[in-house]
Amino acid sequence: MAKAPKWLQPFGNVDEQATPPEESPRRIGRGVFLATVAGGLTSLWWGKAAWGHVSNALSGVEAAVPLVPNKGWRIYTVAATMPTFDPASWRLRIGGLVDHPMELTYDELRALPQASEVRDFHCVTGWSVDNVHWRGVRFQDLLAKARPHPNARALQFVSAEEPYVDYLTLAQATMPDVMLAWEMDGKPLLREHGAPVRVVIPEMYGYKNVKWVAEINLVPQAELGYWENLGYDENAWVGRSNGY
Ligand SMILES: Nc1nc2c(c(=O)[nH]1)N[C@H]1C(S)=C(S)[C@@H](COP(=O)(O)O)O[C@H]1N2
Ligand SMILES: [Mo]
Repeated sequence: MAKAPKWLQPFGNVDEQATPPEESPRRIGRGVFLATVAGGLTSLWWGKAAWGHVSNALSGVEAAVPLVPNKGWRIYTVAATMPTFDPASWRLRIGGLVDHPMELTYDELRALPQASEVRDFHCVTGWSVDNVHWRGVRFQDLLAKARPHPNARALQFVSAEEPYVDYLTLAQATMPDVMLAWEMDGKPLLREHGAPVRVVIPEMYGYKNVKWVAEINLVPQAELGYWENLGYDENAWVGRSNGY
């Protein structure tokens, strides 16, 4: 593979935050996953009725039970409505500790070098989806033109769905199978899965896989994300942090 710039050293020189912690699982407080189920519902069907019904009916981790199977996906949100995607006006903002803050259009994003992979997806509450096909861009390729400063050591992902925010260290974000994805199973990301782009980090539980990414900021260090503030591990390694 191409040599990465000094600020991004993908596989060598991995810092300690990229190493799974040995700490014992913490108890999860009354963290509330608003769970809805896209199963069986097409995007067209994804209207007020289904949404209102499910968000009223389900709250709490224990309520995250699939009503209808949809390859096993359960759709999670923290806000009352899901962001909408307009290809003409949508921009991905890249800022923070960079020489060149940028705003990428949807077309510009997809013109970047593409990567694809097939990985299993795991939610910390115990459900998984096997063999998800993803297509998107690696963070090295996404961030190269923005020219991150040497003191930038983490990425902050701001979702268009407020107030969902999470972080990855650069070492984590540049692991071989981490990407910003715009395609799932051969089709553009559906609205409920985070259209137009979401983070994919298969080694970590779902809550690090931020949907509806609107802004990526280079920051000095990773901080606590949405679910981490509610008791989940900051480094959400599948099988080695406070999940199943
Ligand atoms: N913006 C946003 N991203 C999010 C979440 C969310 O509620 N809001 N939930 C996370 C969690 S906990 C999981 S398991 C996955 C679920 O992905 P899905 O909704 O596409 O099934 O999205 C993650 N990304
Ligand atoms: Mo999750």
